[in-house]
Amino acid sequence: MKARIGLTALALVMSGPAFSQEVVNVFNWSDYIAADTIEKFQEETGIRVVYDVYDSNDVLEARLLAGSSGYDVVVPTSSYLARQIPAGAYQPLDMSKLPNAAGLDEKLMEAVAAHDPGNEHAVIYMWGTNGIGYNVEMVAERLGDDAPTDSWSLVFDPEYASQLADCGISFLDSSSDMFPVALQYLGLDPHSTDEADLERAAELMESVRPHVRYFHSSQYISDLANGETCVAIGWSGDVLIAMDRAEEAGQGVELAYTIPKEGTIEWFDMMAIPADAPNADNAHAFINFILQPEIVADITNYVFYPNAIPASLEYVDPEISEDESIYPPDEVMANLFPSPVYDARTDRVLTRLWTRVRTGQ
Ligand code: N2P
Repeated sequence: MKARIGLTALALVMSGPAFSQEVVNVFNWSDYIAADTIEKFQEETGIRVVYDVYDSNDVLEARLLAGSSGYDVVVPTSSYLARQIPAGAYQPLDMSKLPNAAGLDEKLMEAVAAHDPGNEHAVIYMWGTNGIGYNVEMVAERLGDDAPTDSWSLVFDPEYASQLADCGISFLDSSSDMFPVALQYLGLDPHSTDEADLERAAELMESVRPHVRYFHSSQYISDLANGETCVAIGWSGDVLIAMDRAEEAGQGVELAYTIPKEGTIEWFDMMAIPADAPNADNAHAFINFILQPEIVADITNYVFYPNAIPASLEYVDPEISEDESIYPPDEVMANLFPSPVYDARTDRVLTRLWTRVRTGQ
């Protein structure tokens, strides 16, 4: 009898607030949210956020396809989402739980419908470009005023890359981000899945491989900011975060971001709910919270990526909304192409070639 009372008491304690608290498990890119977003959401909803980060679509995909990831909200790039949807990785969004989705930019949502037919599984979180972040002084010291800082040749032409090797070049560690821009630089179709084309892109990258200090997709933020490296192929907002940190540090490191004239990838990162999400309702609550103009503007102000809620613009710092490296003008936009969707066969070819490029063998 005594034991039974004990158990009942325990059950009562366990159903108290400390144990029954609602949770949402969010898996997002690193350096991709404002400092107080999570706190604000928790305060407003009472739902606790368990927040984890990655810097690679391939890592996210491996977790998702393995199943039971435990995540409620994830943020794949739309081109990855495109192949993950048919694999059954996501549940359709319940739009009745996302009233703030009405504020999404129709044109941008139409563009991503190419990757998510009918916009059934995801909404845009942030978008951006691949480009080059560089240390103005270090590059000028080595290449003079003629430095081709407006071109991919800065990093893909051995003549220039060799002269920058000593101050440090880094490449994104992501074949799906690197091959399309290498193909574009070569004047080939950036979406090509032709093996001979991909081989040429690999050879191009191998030709500058000896001058590349490392391959990594987030380390360059602090390294550029500290003057530890001088040139990085990186993502727009991340380079601007580095710029911001460099300014704050006040050590005289001057950085710039350039969208190469040959053209580059314009990508969209999407909020989606895994098919087996344990807390789908809370996931909807989290996504809906993010889609509020002031909240999403806070994030844009913090991470220097544009969002897809036009009504947020009045809360975005003019310094950011007027910055053409963040919001490219029409003539630059015309030069951008969407991130390619790779099938399984091309994926295998890319993985093999990318290992060769990275390891130099
Ligand atoms: C966030 C970088 C995400 C951009 N720091 C790549 N989709």
